[in-house]
Amino acid sequence: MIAGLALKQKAIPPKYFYDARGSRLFERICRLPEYYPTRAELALTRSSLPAIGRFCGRQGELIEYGSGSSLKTRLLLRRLRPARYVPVDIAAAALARAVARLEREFPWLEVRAVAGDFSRPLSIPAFGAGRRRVVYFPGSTIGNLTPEEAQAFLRMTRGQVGPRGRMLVGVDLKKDSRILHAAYNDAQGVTARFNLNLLARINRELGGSFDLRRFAHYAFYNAPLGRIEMHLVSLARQQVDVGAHRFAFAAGETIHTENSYKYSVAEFESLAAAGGFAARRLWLDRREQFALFGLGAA
Ligand code: AVJ
Repeated sequence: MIAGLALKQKAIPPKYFYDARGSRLFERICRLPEYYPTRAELALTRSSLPAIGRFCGRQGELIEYGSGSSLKTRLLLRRLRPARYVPVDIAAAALARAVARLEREFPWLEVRAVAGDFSRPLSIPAFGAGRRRVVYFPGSTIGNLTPEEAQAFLRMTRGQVGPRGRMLVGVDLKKDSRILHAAYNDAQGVTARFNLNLLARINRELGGSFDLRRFAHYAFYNAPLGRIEMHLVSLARQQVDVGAHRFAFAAGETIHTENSYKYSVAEFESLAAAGGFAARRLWLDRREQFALFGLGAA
C-alpha cells in the first residue's frame, strides 16, 4: 500500500477495499438501482441454470474466486451438487461468515475455504483424480485486472482445471458510457463512501493522517482503454503521514484506486483464447449488459 502512494501516479490496489466495512459497503452497492451487474448476472444465471449445469457436470469440484456469499453461488451448488466446494477470498472475515452459512444450508457439501489472493498462484490441494474441476469467477472481478494480467490469470487457471476442466467467468460488457458512469457514481453516494473507506482503513491500520473531507470520489469511463477508473482526488495542496512516511499531494492530484475493464463478447473470446481457453458457451442477460462465459480447454 505504501509503495503505491510513492508512485508518480499514486495508486492503491482495489483488493484493499474489502475490510469489514468495505465488504458491507460493497454489499450495499450490489443493491443500488444504478449498479446493474449483480442483478443482471443473477438473472442470467437463474434463467440459464439447466444449461450451465449440463456444461459443468455434477459431483465435480467447484472452486470459486470470491467468498461464496452470493445467491448465485447457492444456485450453482444446488444445480451442480459438487463433491467439494473451495471458496477463495482475500477478505477472511467475509469468507468465514459465508462458509458458516453454507455449511448450515448444505450439510452434504465438503467446504474447503482458502483465505488468499486469487490473482496470485494458489495451491489448491488435489481432489479425486476422476472429478472434473470447475472454476467459478463471477461478478466481473476479472475486470480489476489489466488485459495482460487477465490473460496470465486465465492461463494460470487453465493450468489448474486441466484439459477436462471448465471455467465460468462473469464479464461486464461494453455499453453506453452514461450507464457505466452512473453505476460508479450512484446518487446515494455509497460508491463514494466505499472508495473513501480506503483512506479510513489506512488511518486505522497504518496510522495514517488522511482527512477524508479533503478528498473526493471521482469515477469516469476511459473509452480508449475500455475501463472505468476510480480515483480519490486531493481537494487541496496537503501533506499526509502514513506511519513514518510523509506524502505530498497537489490540489487536484489523485490516488488511482480501481480499474474495471469492460469487454465486448469478441474481445473477451480472444482474451480467453490467449489464455488457453475456448469460449464454448455464452449466456447473456435480457438487456445484453452482462455475460457469463463457459470456457473449456482450447
Ligand atoms: C467487484 C470489482 C466487480 O468493478 O464493478 C463496484 C467493484 N467498484 N463499484 C466492479 C466495484 C465500484 C466491482 N467488482
